[in-house]
Amino acid sequence: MTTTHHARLATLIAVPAALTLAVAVPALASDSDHSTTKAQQHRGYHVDLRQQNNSGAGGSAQLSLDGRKLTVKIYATGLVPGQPHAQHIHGSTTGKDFRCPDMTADKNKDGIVTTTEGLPAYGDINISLTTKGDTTKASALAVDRMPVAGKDGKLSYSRTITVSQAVADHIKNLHIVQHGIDPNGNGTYDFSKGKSELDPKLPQEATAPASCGMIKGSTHDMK
Ligand SMILES: [Cu+2]
Repeated sequence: MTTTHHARLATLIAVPAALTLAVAVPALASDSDHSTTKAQQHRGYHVDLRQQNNSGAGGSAQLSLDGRKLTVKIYATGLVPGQPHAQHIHGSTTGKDFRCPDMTADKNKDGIVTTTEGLPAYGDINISLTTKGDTTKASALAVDRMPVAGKDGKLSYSRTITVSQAVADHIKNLHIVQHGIDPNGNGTYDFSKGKSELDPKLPQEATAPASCGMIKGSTHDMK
């Protein structure tokens, strides 16, 4: 950013001089080279969010990466209305091929692929997509800082976070998981499916995956 700022200042200073000295062409050429470099650094990705656990949830997400600044935009539908939905970027940056699980991940055959049952498929939590504050794994179940679905079950989320270089380099290996389901359809998280294996104070319904989406690579400029 500092480099950009300086380059722009240099161009602004160069232009008045160029008008009198007729060396405007080199100054403009250098500016256009700079724009090309910036476009290459800015990478955008699309994610289709597909339901997990027959939740009926879905949607899409856009990720755009500018250096180590990652902007995550999520548009989800079919979530449990009025309830917080924990959401994370799962997977690893070490090249292991994680993917969204199917119902075969339901080891104890209770009809729910819990977060723990899904972990071998989608990998550990890499980033917690909170609305504010910490975004590390430590905030995975910070439900007071997770987005809340509207009365229509829709949720939109946008946040720019600074990620590690490893995440920036391996963003295509990661994926988005939203949590929180309502299998008995009573409009709230309850203990009908027992306690969450992640935090016994939370119902299983609050932490089981609702949707998952893999990051599709594309190199087009988002600007
Ligand atoms: Cu998660």
